[in-house]
Amino acid sequence: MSDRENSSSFVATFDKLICADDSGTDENPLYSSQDKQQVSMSMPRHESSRIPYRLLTVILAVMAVILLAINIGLGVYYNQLTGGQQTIKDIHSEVAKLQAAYSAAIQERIDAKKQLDRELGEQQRLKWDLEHQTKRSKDYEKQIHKIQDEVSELKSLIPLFSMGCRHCNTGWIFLHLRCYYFPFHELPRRWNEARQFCQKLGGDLAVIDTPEKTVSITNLIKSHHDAERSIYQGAYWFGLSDVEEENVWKWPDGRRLTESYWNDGEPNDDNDEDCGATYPRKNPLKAWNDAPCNMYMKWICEMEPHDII
Ligand code: MMA
Ligand code: CA
Repeated sequence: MSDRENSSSFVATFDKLICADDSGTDENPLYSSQDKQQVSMSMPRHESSRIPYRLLTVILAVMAVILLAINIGLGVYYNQLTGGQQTIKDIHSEVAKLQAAYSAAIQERIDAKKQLDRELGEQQRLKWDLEHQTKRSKDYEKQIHKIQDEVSELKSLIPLFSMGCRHCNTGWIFLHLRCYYFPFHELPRRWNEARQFCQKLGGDLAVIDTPEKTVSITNLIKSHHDAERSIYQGAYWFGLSDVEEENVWKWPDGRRLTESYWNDGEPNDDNDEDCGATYPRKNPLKAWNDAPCNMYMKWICEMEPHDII
């Protein structure tokens, strides 16, 4: 069926409808049979009916398209709107989560600060305790050294008891199991004369052959030395010389010197110096000097302790 046939059958149908409508009633004056005749007469029948329908179809189609577009637009907008609302909801919930996390972090920070303060306090207490314990330990160390000194001094007496009751002559001093004499009130003598003095008393010039002996003897001569005077005025002969052979230092019994307590730079044989002298020096391990044997100075004698007669 062609377009033309189609539209003419549609017009015929439409005519029928209008005729059926008009023939049913005469109440509507607009559609009187006279008017119809006038319309039919003013334009050819098939032209006048076809154009408005086509137009109407186009308008309807356009409107349908517009409506569809509006519908789609509204749908999209609605989607965006609901999507946006969802996003806002999500943001709200994210913000709430972040706030909760922030509050938790703040609380954690407060707790951590408290913990840190507690630990700092504890650390401070430990530091004080450590200082206190260090001081106590130093005190104990000092006490231990003191006790050790006392013990070694008492130990040094043990052989004396095992030897029986031996003693030193009046005016002599018992030191390290030997008797020593310091003639503080005698006039100074040369080395040889000093030695003779000691020998007459049954002894000889002192042998200072251990660190303990040089410490005890130096302490003793220091305690008798006037600090105002030069240490050379506090010099004492002892039993060491290299008279027989230069730089071969020997004790009175002929034994060679092994361990020595020379001052720095000594012995220097400065002026034909073959005799040993000891001085009230600060360091008892550096107390000796070689001096000319004809110099006049005090001296130290030594002899063995003996049984009580
Ligand atoms: C200096 C020094 C010593 C030397 C004496 C002699 C004061 O010390 O050279 O080595 O034995 O002089 O008096
Ligand atoms: Ca010297």
